[in-house]
Amino acid sequence: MTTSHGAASDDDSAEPRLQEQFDATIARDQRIEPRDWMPEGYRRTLIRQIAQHAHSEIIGMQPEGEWITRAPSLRRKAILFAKVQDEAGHGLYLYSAAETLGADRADLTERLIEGRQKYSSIFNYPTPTFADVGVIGWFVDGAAICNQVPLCRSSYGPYARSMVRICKEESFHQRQGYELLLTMMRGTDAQREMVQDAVNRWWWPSLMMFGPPDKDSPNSATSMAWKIKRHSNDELRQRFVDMTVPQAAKLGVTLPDPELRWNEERGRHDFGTPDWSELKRVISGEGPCNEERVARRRAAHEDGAWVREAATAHAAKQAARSGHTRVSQKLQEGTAA
Ligand code: BYC
Repeated sequence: MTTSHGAASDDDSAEPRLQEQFDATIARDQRIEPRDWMPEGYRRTLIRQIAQHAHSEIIGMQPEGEWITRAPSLRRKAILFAKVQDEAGHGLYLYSAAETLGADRADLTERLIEGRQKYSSIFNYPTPTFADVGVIGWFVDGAAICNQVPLCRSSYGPYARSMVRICKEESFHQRQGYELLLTMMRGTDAQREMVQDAVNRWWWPSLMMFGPPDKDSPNSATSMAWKIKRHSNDELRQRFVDMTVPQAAKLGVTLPDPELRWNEERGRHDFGTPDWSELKRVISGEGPCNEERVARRRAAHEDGAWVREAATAHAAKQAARSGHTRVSQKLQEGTAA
């Protein structure tokens, strides 16, 4: 057997006991921490989800980032700059959380740019107008909040804790998007049309962010048994619809779904079925912007090679210097070997 750090254990009979402790921790709703024993499947599932989540934050900087130089005022530019910078921070917390599971950040990046690991489908759609920036904040960050607030109670400690801060920032992101749209809706007819057009383009892809329907979600059952995921894809999608419908009414836009209506009996909204074949295509690399997004990430990674080399050289010099200092201290104290 192996321990949580991959080291061989002398005692094979320890595994059932460790498994029992793990199961009891999950059953008590307590957290699994990096040094705790965990089943390999749990570790792999977490690395898969956390890495995809981190990649989504980093690739997710691109669609809105394209508008930083074109934002219509200094205020909008400053807000957008801060938001996109926050996404970079989220990516970094998440890569750090993945590292606590033994993953290597450089390896995860390689997997992303070689197309061996996924990132959220939503970031493969274009942002042709400034209203897209508002709608991304409202829908995409709104969907992220629905999905991520329950992840603050995820069973893996570092992931759950990173979600707390991320969710606070997502909430600011959602409000800035909604406020931007409110401002545009109070503007000209052309601005109102621009908002409605962006809503029409982003609504269905936003519903797809929550993943395939429960019956076609191969990972949900185990992830929920391990309390990594707290709710199913369909449940979170429903919450998002219920939250967004009144916001759309207040804004004065129409959500592009003729089947959308309040169901008195269920106390929730009924809504139409997303085009699941589109989700499959986008996930498998055939969305409108997949190639462009990954190419840009690859170029940024290659352009940044000199920074990584410089940082490594600096760290080596620092380590050598502190090594010298320790040796000379010991010599002064007469304790050097
Ligand atoms: N896109 O069994 P399922 C943000 C994959 S960024 C792509 O249901 P699971 C923001 C899925 O990975 C926040 N792939 O999977 C940033 C699996 O493939 P593998 C993004 C998808 O893991 C910048 C397969 O399909 N949020 O907020 O149980 C600007 C079967 O699915 C998608 C997160 O990452 C998709 N939409 O559930 C603005 C949240 N859906 O790995 C905002 C964390 C499914 O078996 N992640 N797949 O090859 C999760 O909550 C879950 O991983 C998911 C999927 C709900 C996404």
